[in-house]
Amino acid sequence: MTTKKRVFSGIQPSGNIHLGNYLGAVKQWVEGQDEKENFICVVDLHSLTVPQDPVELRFQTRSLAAVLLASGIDPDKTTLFIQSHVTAHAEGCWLLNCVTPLGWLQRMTQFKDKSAKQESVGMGLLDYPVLQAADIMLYDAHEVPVGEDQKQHVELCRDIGQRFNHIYEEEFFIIPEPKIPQDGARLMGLDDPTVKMSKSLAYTRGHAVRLLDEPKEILRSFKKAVTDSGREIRFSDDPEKAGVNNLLGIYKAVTGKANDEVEADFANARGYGDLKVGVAEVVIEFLAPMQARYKALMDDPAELDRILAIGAEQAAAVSMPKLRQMKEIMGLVLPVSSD
Ligand code: AQP
Repeated sequence: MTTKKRVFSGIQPSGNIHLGNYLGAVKQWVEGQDEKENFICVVDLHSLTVPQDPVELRFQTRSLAAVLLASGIDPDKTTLFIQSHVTAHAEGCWLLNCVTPLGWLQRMTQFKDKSAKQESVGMGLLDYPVLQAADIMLYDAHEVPVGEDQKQHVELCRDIGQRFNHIYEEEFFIIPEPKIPQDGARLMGLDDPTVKMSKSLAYTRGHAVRLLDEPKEILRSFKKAVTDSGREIRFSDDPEKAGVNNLLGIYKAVTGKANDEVEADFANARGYGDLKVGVAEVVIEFLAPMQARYKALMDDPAELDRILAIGAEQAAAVSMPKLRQMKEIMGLVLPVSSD
């Protein structure tokens, strides 16, 4: 039996994956896959919590899986799969719904933010974190590497797990820890550094750097980035400097340099224009090999499907028995085979 720590994390195919998703989450998944037992999921059921175009959703789901592989997720080390391919997730969510107080869900910041933007709010949006809790705990995951915006949901998952354990069986669920990276945990929009970079806003030109953007589009987005009226290129907590700080944070996370090295790289800059071009250049260079691998994967759909089918089988082999145990301790009659 493996003694590796088990990791679960997910990403929604709700639009074009951006640099915030990469630096906040995907980078950690790739870096951890040698020491950890990784389960990484394209959470298509989660993306249905807000309206989606079916044709676009189907494309984005496969495209996102290809981006993850192109970013370094190795299917020999990581179980990569599509959430809806493993029925335990939706069933586990229902069972956890029945132990989750409504008030806990109504307090979630993401629910409040996203519901304020919808004309009509579906039940799924409120239930989003319970499905996430099922995702994580069906795998007995110890760690959940996510960006800062997901910390509240992982904390809620812990509360739901503890409540379930208290009601039914102490230590049934492993209570997972969120893992937030030191750099890139919260990238802000280039067009508005007070708002988190987000897939659902990425259709606005210049908001996000999407991993599949052409170099000239990336350069254009950075050149239009909102900064301030000053000239100083330094890390700072000053809210007025949030735009410059965001650009420096991106440069730092992509290059892996320390703060003083980053500032030294821009010591001779003539102003924010040089900063913007300098950040764009490292990002373009960084993304180029990933973009080439992505194209090759999308040209071979049968291979992509094969990888995802193996991932779903491996994931089901772990989560279906856990679901069965859950049902049993909750008092459900388990089906017996008719043959
Ligand atoms: N701006 C960000 N900076 C750092 N990390 C981020 N993440 C998201 N935005 C940033 C992290 O990316 C992972 C996958 O996110 P998700 O697909 O589950 O959904 P999200 O958090 O709601 O991300 P988006 O891009 O804002 O999507 P939409 O617009 O569809 O809601 C998570 O680990 C997240 O923390």
